[in-house]
Amino acid sequence: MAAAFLNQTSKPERLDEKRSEILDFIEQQKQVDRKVVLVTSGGTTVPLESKTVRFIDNFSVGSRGAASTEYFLKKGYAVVFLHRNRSLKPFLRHLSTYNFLDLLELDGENQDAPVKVKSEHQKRLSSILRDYEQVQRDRSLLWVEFQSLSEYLHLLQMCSTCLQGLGKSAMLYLAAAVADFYIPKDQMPEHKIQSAEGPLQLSLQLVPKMLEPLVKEWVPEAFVVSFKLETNKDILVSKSLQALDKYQHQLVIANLLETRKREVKLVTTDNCVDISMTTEELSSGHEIEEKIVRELASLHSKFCSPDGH
Ligand code: 9Z3
Repeated sequence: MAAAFLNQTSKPERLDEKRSEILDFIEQQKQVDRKVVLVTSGGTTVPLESKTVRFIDNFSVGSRGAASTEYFLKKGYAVVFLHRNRSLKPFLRHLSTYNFLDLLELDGENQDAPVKVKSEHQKRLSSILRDYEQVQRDRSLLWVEFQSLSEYLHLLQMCSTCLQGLGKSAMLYLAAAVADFYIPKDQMPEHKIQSAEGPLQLSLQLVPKMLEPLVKEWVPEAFVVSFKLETNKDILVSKSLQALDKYQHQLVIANLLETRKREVKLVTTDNCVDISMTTEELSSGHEIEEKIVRELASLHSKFCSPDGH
């Protein structure tokens, strides 16, 4: 199913080049004995036309993936950040509510006056920049971009198989909000759909679940964490347990759309740990991803140790 889907959709551009970049990156991390996590982030688009004017999208803005990436880096992981273009990015996300130009001013009146950061923003920017420069020096973050569902799935397969060589010290943290429905290529019009043809009826097919080949074939030794998103709290844990049973991976992070920034459940076959944030923690700028990553790093260490403790 998954293989058939990947075969019938076109591969993203420069896939081989990207593969060698990722393999080089992983090799560098191996040399310094760093664990590597693949973080997926943001929503996938589903095109309605081959020459795409319109597409179906979803709500995800990539906060979970971008924030988690920063905390994984702080914990000493290297991160392959597989993200939706124009979704939130680690480090830059802290500035996403600002107009970039409002942060700056000219230092003087003449034509070639240098640009500087306004004094009121110095502290914030220097702290972001310090963390970012550290990551640049360590070469511990690799950016890989997708937009559509098929780009995402091809890149997910490629990144996962590249991680195979790391065995248990690879983690996958699948936070991207992946479409469940798509239009197969042979049923997709080539050109822009014309409104003159009247109301539009869409028939969408189910996207095969990639977790199955991912766990069984692409990266069988890794520590795999998937996310389960629901809007109905009554089915959240049972659906998470079903996923664990079906795909046989290590852990599901269960979250509800409305409360996802305040509470999640870490579900394993024999345990369910609640992680939550108090109002004070949230209002002082703390994020739930810090707690999630702390817990995962500890579980991953146990997973990697020979006796599992
Ligand atoms: C999540 O559940 C993420 O936590 C969110 C984060 C997408 C809710 P934001 O990007 O949101 O910070 O705005 N991701 C996984 C969603 C998903 O598609 N899960 C599938 C499912 O629930 C399984 S892979 O069936």
